[in-house]
Amino acid sequence: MSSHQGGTGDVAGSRDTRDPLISIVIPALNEALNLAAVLPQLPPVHEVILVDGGSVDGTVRSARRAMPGIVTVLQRRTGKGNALAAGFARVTGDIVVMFDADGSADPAEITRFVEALKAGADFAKGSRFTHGGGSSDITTVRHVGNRFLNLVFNVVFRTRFTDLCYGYNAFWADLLPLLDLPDHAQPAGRDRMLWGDGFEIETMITCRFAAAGVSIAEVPSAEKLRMFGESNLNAVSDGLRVLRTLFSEWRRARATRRLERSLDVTVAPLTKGTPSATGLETGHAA
Ligand SMILES: Nc1nc2c(ncn2[C@@H]2O[C@H](COP(=O)(O)OP(=O)(O)OP(=O)(O)O)[C@@H](O)[C@H]2O)c(=O)[nH]1
Ligand SMILES: [Mg+2]
Repeated sequence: MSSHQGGTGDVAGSRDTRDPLISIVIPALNEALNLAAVLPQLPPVHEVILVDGGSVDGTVRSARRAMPGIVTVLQRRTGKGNALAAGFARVTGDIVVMFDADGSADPAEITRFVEALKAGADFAKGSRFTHGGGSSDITTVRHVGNRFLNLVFNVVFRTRFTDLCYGYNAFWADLLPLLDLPDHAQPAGRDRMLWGDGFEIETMITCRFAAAGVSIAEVPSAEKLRMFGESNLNAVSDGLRVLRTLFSEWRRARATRRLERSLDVTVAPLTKGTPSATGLETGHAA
């Protein structure tokens, strides 16, 4: 497990690192068959929140049958990003685990992510390309694309991570305000998606945490094959969205730094529940 320095001051000190409540957030679009197999394998946790994207295959019914206590939410707009934002808004636990519904994420790895957070990380970032990780699911085109995007990310944010576009991650829920994600409940406009609603969400989250200087630990993860059904991701159009996100997040981080300098902001430690529109509360970019 590799880590990256940073920190969140007082907020980290007030966390329950001994027995944190775990909230698993699962975006799902037509994943009935997969959920029937995956949900029973999840470890007992505080809550599991399923965010349905308007599935037509009985996804919610299947989830409730497999896990009667599951919390189900219907997202307002379209896309995995909007689904995750809607799920995050319902979290009542201490730790958020982002977990795909398609059978590609191994439930047994949740402990690994949680241990990294309990050991001091703010953000536990799954990686298929660090020692101990792997993927049975990624195609050559996506691998090459991910490597390129990862390189751009490391150059722009001056980091050394190994897997930018991966959806298996976990973080402390008190950092949610820092992400400043688009309002999940705003009704869809003509375009149906806001920026951040699509598969660019993982990049957006990683860039915002990196820019805020939180402590990030890479956690090796072995991605499995999707069990049933088809991927919703388009390597070209979604890859371009990720590239655009990298540049818009770079500009955002630069603008925040400039604003801090011009205001001569003394970096104050985050306090629990601090609303953050700009990330100013945690200050420096990577
Ligand atoms: N609620 C919701 N979930 C979605 C949407 N798009 C994708 N998902 C879910 O997000 C997760 C990841 O989507 P996938 O289609 O598997 O994409 P991927 O994992 O990046 O690509 P593959 O490696 O090909 O599977 C799955 O659980 C999907 O069901 C959406 O618009 N709404
Ligand atoms: Mg998948």
